[in-house]
Amino acid sequence: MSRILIIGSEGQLGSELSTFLKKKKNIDDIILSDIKDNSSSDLTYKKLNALNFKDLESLVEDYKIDDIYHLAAILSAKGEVEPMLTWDLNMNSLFNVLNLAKNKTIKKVFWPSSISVFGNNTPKINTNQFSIKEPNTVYGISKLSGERWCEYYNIKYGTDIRSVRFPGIISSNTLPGGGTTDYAVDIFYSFLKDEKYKCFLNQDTMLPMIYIDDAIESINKIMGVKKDSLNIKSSYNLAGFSMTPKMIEIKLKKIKENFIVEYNPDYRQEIADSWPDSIDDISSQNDWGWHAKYDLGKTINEMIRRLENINK
Ligand code: AKB
Repeated sequence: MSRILIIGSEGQLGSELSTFLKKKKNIDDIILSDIKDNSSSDLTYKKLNALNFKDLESLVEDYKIDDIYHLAAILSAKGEVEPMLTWDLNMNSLFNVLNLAKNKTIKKVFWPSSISVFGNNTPKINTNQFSIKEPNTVYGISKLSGERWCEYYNIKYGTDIRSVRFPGIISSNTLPGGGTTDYAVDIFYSFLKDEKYKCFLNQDTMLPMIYIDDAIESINKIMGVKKDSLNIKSSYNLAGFSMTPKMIEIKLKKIKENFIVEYNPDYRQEIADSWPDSIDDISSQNDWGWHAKYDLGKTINEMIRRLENINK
């Protein structure tokens, strides 16, 4: 069995991925790392600044790591506030991981890209794998550049870097931070606290989303298939479902009719408007058998069930 390192283990995706892998693997074969002092998990945890190549290399050597899940990044909204920091973290931490993989110290890497690689000139409906990519956020530019580098390393150096373009991820374990799609998680917290939700996007903003269990399953699936079956060497389009804030408000009001959502769009509206409404993921379906299981209704039921359990 391979020994894995998760970089960014304390984030929205990392915390759920470690919980999932804990059920599948020997716990000694999972090493967590993040910039935080401590982990919320009981698995082996090492504080790591992913920008420090030497520290990363030592960690990989000390623990004889085979595969890396590199999830650390600054997301779209925060990226606009800290452009240079975002570029530095998102790109140079990826280079550190790619160079370890190039030297064959690492066998396999998972690195998430995002729908943010698309931009205003991209056709919005069922956006195709190869559609126009002119991102207009630092985050999107870093993800698109990262994709090109992943492909370059895979082709030139024979590395094994696997990637999907995540839509907004809806999850209950850890709050997302600094994303444009974060409203889709925040709204549940207000709903359960009987508070009014102030939405930073307008009510008709259609965006692609995915429920966390599907997101984790996509990582599990793409990391599990034979390298030869992956024809896309950069990053795969991935679809869950699409929704607007109004659609989720209507569904939540059916459960609690006095729930109020107020719409005050801010700078994140422009980011959301530049992204696709829906995603065509036929390449993922064909190459590694991808099919999302959760639609909006199922996602809402699961979110409420899990958040109620956490708050019990
Ligand atoms: C964000 O909103 O920045 C992320 C993403 C879609 O990549 N959730």
